[in-house]
Amino acid sequence: MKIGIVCYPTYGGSGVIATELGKGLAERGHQIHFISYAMPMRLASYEGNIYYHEVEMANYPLFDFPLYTPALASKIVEVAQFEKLDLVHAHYAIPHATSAYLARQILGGSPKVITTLHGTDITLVGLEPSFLAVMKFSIEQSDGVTAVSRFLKEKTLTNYGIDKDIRVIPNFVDTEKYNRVECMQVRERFAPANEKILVHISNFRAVKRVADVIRIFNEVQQKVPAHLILVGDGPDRSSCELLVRELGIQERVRFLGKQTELVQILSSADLMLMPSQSESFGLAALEAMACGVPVISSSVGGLPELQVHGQTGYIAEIGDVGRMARYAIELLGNDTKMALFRQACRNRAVEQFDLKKIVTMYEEYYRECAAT
Ligand code: GMT
Repeated sequence: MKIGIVCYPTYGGSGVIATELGKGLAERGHQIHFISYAMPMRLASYEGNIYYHEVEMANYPLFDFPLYTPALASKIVEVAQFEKLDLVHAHYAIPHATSAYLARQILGGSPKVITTLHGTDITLVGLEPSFLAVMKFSIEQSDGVTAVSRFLKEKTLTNYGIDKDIRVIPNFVDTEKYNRVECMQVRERFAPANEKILVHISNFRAVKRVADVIRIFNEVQQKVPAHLILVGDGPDRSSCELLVRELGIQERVRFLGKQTELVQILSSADLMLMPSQSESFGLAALEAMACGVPVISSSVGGLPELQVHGQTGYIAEIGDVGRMARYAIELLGNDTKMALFRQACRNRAVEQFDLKKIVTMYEEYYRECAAT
């Protein structure tokens, strides 16, 4: 098939899933056309059956705000016409589903539009009164809609009151690439050999509760010699750096900023912390699990669909820093249990969430939608 993939090119999970899906489909012989305002983060080094089309933004003094939605729609029209696309797959509904719908209308009803809902497009941003009506309409008008967890499917149906069949296709990870590697040198950079390493990876937005990560770690390091590695960047980073200094644990905490070599970092870690306020899936937790890193997380959203409490890690109520710290201390202090958890993490990632299995699910869904 010839497939247009519309996504955000940035560091977030929706862009990662869109890019890895496109790469996986291209390896199976599909022709993939990425459409975005910049080259997707994980695409840069890939060559093959993949094309990239950049959305050009027109500037005019009259426009106080960038008009991305119509610019994207025009680019989808152009690519669909000249590349003869069979379908357009929009990742993250705002504004991608709307632009794809507009393009399909302009083209007289084809190509088919599939929208994948990722999380905050439904649970947060889409509920803004200024977006709500357009979001509901764009989702209803898509030829196919998928959600990355059962939680997100239910939220969409109840929050928007739409009557539409939504297919749950979970997020995935390439478990051949995301696999624990020997990396003593990397590990030694972060901590002495006999000390533990905890990791957190996120966009440092309020929804990630990074301050809780630091408070959990503060309790852990009072009982177990440990270090914390924080990967990513975003609005809450400065306040978190301040908190680290206030707690006096700056010698034990490293802010690495945005990183691309996640496998090495995850392979050097003993535990991941993800105490989010909301998480429709938790892709960073899955990537950690694939590398054999158990996860201590909150019990929100799609996390209980990913994690098995007491096997791949532990789940606690949002904000229950004390309980999360106790779980971490217990696991870090029990080597036998840790080895079992590590293996369970790896097994679950390989058996339930491997790239090959999930790319097949998308392929089958494309065929179903194309046939209707
Ligand atoms: O958190 C965000 O707003 C970013 C968003 C994204 O584009 O990465 O994350 C959402 O999509 C990911 C990929 O499907 C999911 O793994 C994240 O759980 C989800 N974030 C939230 O629901 C907060």
